[in-house]
Amino acid sequence: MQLTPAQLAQFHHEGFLFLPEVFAPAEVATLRAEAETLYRSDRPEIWREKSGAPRTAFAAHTYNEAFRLLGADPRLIMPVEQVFGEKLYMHQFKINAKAAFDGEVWQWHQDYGTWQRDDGMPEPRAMNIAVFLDTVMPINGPLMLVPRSHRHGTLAAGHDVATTSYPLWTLDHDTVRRLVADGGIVAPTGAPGGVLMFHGNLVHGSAGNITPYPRKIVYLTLNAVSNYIRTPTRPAWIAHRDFAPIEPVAAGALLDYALHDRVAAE
Ligand SMILES: O=C(O)CCC(=O)C(=O)O
Repeated sequence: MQLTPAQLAQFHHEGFLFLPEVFAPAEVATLRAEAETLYRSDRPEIWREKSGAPRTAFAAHTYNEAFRLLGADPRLIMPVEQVFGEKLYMHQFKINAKAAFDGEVWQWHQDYGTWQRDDGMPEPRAMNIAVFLDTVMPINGPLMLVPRSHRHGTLAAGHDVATTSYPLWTLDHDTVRRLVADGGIVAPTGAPGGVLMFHGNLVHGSAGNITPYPRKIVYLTLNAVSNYIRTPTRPAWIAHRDFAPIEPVAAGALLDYALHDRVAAE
């Protein structure tokens, strides 16, 4: 999947791009079912909210076949290669649950703020490309983005280890107020299968989910190979050390798996 010049221009101008209906219902149904099975398992890569509800499953592309295929899907790899103009490796992979009733906030932050400070990533030449596994609605804790905030570079941040179970470098209220006065806030919503890509310095966060509707989103953090991390401090299943370029799987590999192989394996 190649982005058009207009899509690339929109990404660079606004700091994000939303592409609805990229993945087929059968693909997303498989990924959703696999995510739910993973959340029920007991592994160090699965982090939980203080309530015990799942928050994040890290590194699932290394231990689950459907997510391995997703992590090398050309529909996700090629647009990001286009933006950076070089091969990519997987810096981080996570399936965020934002569980019904129990999903907690993600405070306002820039992803690159954490990748630089905690992982020693030299430049903001990495970014998230996300796939909606559930319907993302205005009410179930959608990701909120501050358009054009990526143009402000990497902002001062504080290390918040208390608000949620996941430590983050977060922005103070004055900074968020100033950026929102300029760019506003948008929350892309839509059906499972939509794809959202956003710049590593784009300010974003999400509110808690008190609705009965879960909001699972998978995030691939793809880093330009030349921008590999120099001084990691986090476990390798959070900030990966395998800098080998991703070779995309064949187009249709995930759909084949969803329609045939997974059923055969059951
Ligand atoms: O899934 C969410 O609501 C927020 C995730 C996020 O902000 C991140 O991964 O950096």
